[in-house]
Amino acid sequence: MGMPLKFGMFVHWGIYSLTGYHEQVRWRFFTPRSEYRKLMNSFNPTAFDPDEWVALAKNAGMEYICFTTKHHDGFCMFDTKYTDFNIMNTPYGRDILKELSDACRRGGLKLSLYYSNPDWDYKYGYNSKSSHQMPEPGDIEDIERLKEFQKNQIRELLTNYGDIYTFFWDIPTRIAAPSMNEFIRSLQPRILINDRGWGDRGDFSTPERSVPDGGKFERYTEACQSVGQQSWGYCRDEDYFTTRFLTSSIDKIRVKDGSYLLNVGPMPDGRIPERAADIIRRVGSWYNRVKESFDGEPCALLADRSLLTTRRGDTLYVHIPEGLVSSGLTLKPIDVRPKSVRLLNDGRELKYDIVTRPEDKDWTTQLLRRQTLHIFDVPADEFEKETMVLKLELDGEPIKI
Ligand code: H79
Repeated sequence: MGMPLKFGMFVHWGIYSLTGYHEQVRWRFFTPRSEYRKLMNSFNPTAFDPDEWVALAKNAGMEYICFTTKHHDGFCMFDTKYTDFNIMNTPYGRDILKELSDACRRGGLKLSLYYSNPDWDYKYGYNSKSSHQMPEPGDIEDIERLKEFQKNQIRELLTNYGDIYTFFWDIPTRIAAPSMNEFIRSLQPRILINDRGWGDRGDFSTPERSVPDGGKFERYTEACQSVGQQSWGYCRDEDYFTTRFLTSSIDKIRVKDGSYLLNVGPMPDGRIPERAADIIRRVGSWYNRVKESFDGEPCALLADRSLLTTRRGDTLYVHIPEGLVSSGLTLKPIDVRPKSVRLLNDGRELKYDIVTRPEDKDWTTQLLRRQTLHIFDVPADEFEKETMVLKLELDGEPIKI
């Protein structure tokens, strides 16, 4: 069994949203620290309504929210005693993480915390062994001090906001320090920790914006992807992914029993951009309609490897993440007649038959003709915008051996 929760909403939010550009805008434009810090003075998300975020996620079939408590820029979206570069010192002046954690609890969602290792604001944040570093003259590399700083913040994060589902480190430090994850576990023994921390694979892997090859995941895996191609944080001219692309990406991960975090970047006023919310609603509608298929065990069954299958007892699910070019589908080598074939996307029954098909295109290899299940009225045009999943009720083994 994979991770306990399967579908969540990633939220990248910080003062970088004010630029409408990218969560790493400071790195991309070599912005001096003192200048970047000024953004803090105009961060005032008066339209922030965490209950709305929770409702959006819940309606999409999501079970948790993973929130950026501190991205590489070092700005803390929570009340911390260990740096003044935090939400309490903005015009907003309220603990956003607290408001979100309360809303999650009210709405029955679990909360995960994203926490980045690089810290472009902390004087002792520089780590010459890692990537994504922005030291300024006068900064001092002091890994012991950085670990203490992180532990102090982790104590705040894992003490003041209730039960936390996962801890999402970002950008591996490339320094082994098992005491860091041990510290996390000492505060919240049930927490799951990802593989981007201090030289530790943690509890789960984190393919980012990608779908790994191969069959069922051998360890806990949580893939993450954003609604847009450009950025995780709010981007004014974002290139939003198509529903077709996202549903197929989610399908391919979920078939292997991986979990999936789909990200949005709220605007400086606290609202999730309408285009992004719309994607969450559309993808969520699809997810709710097909999700029973992911409870099945993945099985490599069909000759056509672009068709993925999951199976639960006598029910076989055929996933079509690459879409169809016609209304027909020959499910070689299935040669038994199912009791029913449905398109899970809308529940409609599909027509099917057992037909004789040759092994080669020219029908010349007489001996190799065989019986195959043919499904012949799939509404491929109608469902071209989302990944189709077929549900076959079988009567025992799908293949006669
Ligand atoms: O917060 C978002 C991005 O800003 C951040 N991660 C997501 C969730 C990110 N920063 N930089 N990158 C992503 C690009 C490169 C990351 C790499 Fe790695 C670091 C490649 C190898 C080490 C972390 C571990 C990401 C993939 C494996």
